Amino acid sequence: MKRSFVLSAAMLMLAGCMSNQQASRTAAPAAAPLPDITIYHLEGRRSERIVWLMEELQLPYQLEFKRGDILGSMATIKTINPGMPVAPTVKYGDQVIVESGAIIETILNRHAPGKLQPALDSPDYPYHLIWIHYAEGSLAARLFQDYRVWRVQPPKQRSPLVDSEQVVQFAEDYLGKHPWFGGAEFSAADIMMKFPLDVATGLNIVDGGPFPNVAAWKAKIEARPAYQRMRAKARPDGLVGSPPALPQHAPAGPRNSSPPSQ
Ligand SMILES: N[C@@H](CCC(=O)N[C@@H](CS)C(=O)NCC(=O)O)C(=O)O
Repeated sequence: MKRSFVLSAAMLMLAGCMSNQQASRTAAPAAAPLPDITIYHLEGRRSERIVWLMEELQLPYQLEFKRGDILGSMATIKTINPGMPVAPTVKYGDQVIVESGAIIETILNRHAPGKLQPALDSPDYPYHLIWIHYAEGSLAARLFQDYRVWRVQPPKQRSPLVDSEQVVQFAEDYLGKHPWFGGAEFSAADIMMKFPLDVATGLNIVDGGPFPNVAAWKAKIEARPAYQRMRAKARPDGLVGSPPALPQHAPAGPRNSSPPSQ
């Protein structure tokens, strides 16, 4: 009894010296064999997340898109996935799967256990999961909502109901205290967050100036070899067929001065 206490105390101390992801690697189950993976892609769009994930993990995959031809790439996706033709669409063995977050979690949990996510018992784990879901659930949803409204009817003054700044500010504040959206270490949450944060400034939905932590994080991301390999393979000619950027912003109106719209 006494000996096993000493042993577990020693193991705890050892785990304390390891990073969150190392600790989870120690306990991780064996990786399942990877089925054939084909990523159906549109240049500059969310399917880059899956290419980047596979490059980070150094796992094999096929990449399908028609270079410089977004409509042609989309026509291919429609033949594979007529019910929900979106990028990413992924052929995973004999299954066709969508939703970048679900695709990433499937690949990580089955085929790369312990990698690119904090250990389940790490304090970083809930934050990692928040950003995995926030990327689509709150951030991309609000950015595109504002973008579409703005294009139909540009406001003279930023409405308090236009809240893209607020959703980007939440990310900015977190990055003021943590180096990555995964917390102490880079994780799949960072992969999820890059696309909407690029859209936010790239389409001029928010100005980049007030978000220096996000800008510094993007620079760190863009220096990663796996990110650069993804760009070379999945976006060889730069952005193709991007929607038009908004004009310079109308001045911000008073924030939080109206009751929530929903
Ligand atoms: N929540 C989905 C969004 C997928 C999505 O809307 N992808 C865009 C490209 S970035 C698309 O295929 N749009 C085409 C369309 O909606 O017709 C995900 O994260 O995978």
